[in-house]
Amino acid sequence: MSDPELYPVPSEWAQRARMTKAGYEAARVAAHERPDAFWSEQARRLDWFSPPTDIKDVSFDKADFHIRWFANGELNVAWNCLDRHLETRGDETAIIWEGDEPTQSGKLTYRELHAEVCRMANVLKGLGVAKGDRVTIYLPMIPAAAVAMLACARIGAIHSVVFGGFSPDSLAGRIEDCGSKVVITADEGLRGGKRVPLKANVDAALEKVSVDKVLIVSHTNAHIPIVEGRDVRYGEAKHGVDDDCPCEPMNAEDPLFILYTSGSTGKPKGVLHTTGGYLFWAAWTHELVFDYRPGEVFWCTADVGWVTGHSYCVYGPLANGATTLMFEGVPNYPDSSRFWQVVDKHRVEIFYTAPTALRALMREGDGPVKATSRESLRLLGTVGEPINPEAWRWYHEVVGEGRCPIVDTWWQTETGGVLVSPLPGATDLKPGSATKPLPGVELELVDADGTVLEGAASGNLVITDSWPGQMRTVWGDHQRFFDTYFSAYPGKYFTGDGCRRDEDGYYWITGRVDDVINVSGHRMGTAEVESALVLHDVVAEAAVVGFPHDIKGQGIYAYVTLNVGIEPSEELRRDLVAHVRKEIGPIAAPDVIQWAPGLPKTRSGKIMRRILRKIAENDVGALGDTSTLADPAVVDDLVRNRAGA
Ligand code: 6R9
Repeated sequence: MSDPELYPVPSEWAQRARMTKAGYEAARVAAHERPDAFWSEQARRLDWFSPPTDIKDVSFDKADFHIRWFANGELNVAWNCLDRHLETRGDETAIIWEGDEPTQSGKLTYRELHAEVCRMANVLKGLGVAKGDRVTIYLPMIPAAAVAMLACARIGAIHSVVFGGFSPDSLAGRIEDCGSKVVITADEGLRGGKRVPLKANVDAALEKVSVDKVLIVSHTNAHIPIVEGRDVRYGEAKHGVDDDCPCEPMNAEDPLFILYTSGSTGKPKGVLHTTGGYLFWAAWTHELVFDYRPGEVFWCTADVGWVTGHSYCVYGPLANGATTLMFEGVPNYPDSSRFWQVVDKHRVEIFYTAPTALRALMREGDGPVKATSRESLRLLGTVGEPINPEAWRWYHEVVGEGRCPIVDTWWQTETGGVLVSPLPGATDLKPGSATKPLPGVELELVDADGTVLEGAASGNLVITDSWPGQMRTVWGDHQRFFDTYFSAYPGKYFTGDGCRRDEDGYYWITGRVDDVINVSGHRMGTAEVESALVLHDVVAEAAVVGFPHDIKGQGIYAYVTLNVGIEPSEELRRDLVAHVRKEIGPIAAPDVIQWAPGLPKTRSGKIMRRILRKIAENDVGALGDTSTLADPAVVDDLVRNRAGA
């Protein structure tokens, strides 16, 4: 199938972009043929206390499995993001903060950010935090979130940021899994005019697990109870410390952070990233993919609770000395013009968001966009899920007025940074395609048996060689790391995504092929939602699948079997939705609950999710082979009583 819709690289981009077509081809060849020379040269963009001479040391094979990059190098992430900029751009803006209310905003220069990070690092040390200790960060999108991350990096502590939308139970599970000593939180967060009770959530979480100290940043100045001996107010503690704090020299392979993400089975995995490879990848891709130039204002709308916020709100931009914008609010508050008002207010040049936000804004029509100028914009980006061509065109024509290339960036928590994306000066665009791999990223498509597919084909996306930003392990469970990613196709990293490659070698991600659903660009394991549902007293069994959703990309469809004697009702449905929100967080709330007297199972008792997916998708003409079902009548009932999604 040929794709007539092609947006060639605009001529001014072809001339002045950081990476041109010829440059891209040359870099691909160099990274492939001489990886050590290529990456050692590229890694000079970082400031090393001791530059690495061991560059790439990797084996994906079971017998000798290991992943190491720059392994004898020494550096510090906070040094690279702050100290090294002080002389050249100390008085330039590092962070622009835009609050939930349009009346609230602020700026921090590199010098101010440096001092603040040093103070928080000294406060953490005073609380007993040392190199290798874990610190959980549960903060809103305020500069203190970046300060906390960099303060940990400065002293060699490993941070675990937990998204402020997660429930006390989810927070407790993440604190327990990595054994955090300290939690850094705020009194409250603000989102769309609503208050998020962060400190109260921490208090509830700490009824289940314990930490030594809770460090509290004041944001709304709400009244909060203080637990004597455990809770420390940052605003008071910071006055007693120095505003300078030496950087801990870290080995490139020392852990930088843990970030929990959903998988197809079990509880969320603690994805571990290390110091050298991760920072390099965040910085290199930030410059390359976004064609970032010194002095530009870069805005990534993701929350720091997700990997996108780690790499492109904090580490990538700050390592490159950029001005990064942190936005606490939501796209439609006070009205759906907000994104574009913020672009004008702070003269944003590069804007990076998720397709789900674009689809929601598109529904409001062009008016809220046209009411603003957006003349500062020169590049647009998307991340988190496939972008439908219709939303792509709207982004291009209406938001970017046909002037700004769009980089559709494919990557994962596990990959540390972008792996597949157009480079705006080197890649002709096709709406809906993440286009081509970056230099050094070796993709393959395989079928279910692992046979490599050549040319134009559809299959499972695997990566055959390592890149510096790759995750190194699952915290506390190295076997799970190997089993999850390297056992399906021996010697290759399995992404969990399906993908089509067209005759021009362009990649089109088609979505997850495992039991992970992508709700508004956020990953949710169906198993997690099922576990939450069955925790409810009245639920005997639950099965959860994704279904196409106009705004969210995928919605959550839950089949619930109630205990004998329990009658379904609208009230019970609402109760179950509220229960899941409480157990996991609002992003996990089912969109649809269908009462299921029984679930389709094989004779060995395995739930046939394939059938449940088809019913949820309202594709009941194509249920496929149901002959292995223990009780085919179950399916008839589910089809007849399909909930109107
Ligand atoms: C960065 C991030 C990863 C999953 C990934 C894929 C989907 C991300 C995409 C995309 C199509 C894109 N995904 N970017 N699908 N086109 N440009 O989102 O990380 O939260 O770990 O999600 O998101 O399915 O496997 P994460």
